Amino acid sequence: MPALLVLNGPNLNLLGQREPAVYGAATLADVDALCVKAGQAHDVRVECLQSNHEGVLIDAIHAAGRRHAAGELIGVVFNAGAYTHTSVALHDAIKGAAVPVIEVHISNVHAREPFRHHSYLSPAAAGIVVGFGIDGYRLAIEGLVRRAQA
Ligand code: CA2
Repeated sequence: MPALLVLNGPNLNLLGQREPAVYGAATLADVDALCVKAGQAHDVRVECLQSNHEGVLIDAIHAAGRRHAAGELIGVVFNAGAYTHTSVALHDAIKGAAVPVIEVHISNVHAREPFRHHSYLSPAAAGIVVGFGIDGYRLAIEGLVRRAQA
């Protein structure tokens, strides 16, 4: 069975605990469960990882690239949190790993503070899903599955 990685970055472990007006009431465990269920609907095994550390996220993208090259992993659904707006290193990791990455944001970052309008990841991403709440993860999974089948 093909696999797919759902990768969440800094502070997403706080989902559901603060700022419900921006990010909703669901927890990261709810997001992970939603993603596993979305994968099951398409016979894809979903693996979930969250880290607050940029290097751990970079290592996870590199490992995903190796597994994609081996035909084991169809891609990565990635909410890089605030690293989206700061990290040239994550941009380079996505480019270097050559694995399809769908960038996801729960909130509509373009309707928020100007510092959230720029993404270092978008030019390296295969697709972007923004502003659909946690349902964006399901949309991204469906997009990755369709992309792999095309
Ligand atoms: O909208 C998104 O998904 C974001 O990637 C979430 C990030 C933010 O820095 C991006 O600009 C947009 C924040 C991660 C979650 O941070 C929380 C902080 C407190 C309570 C709950 C979540």
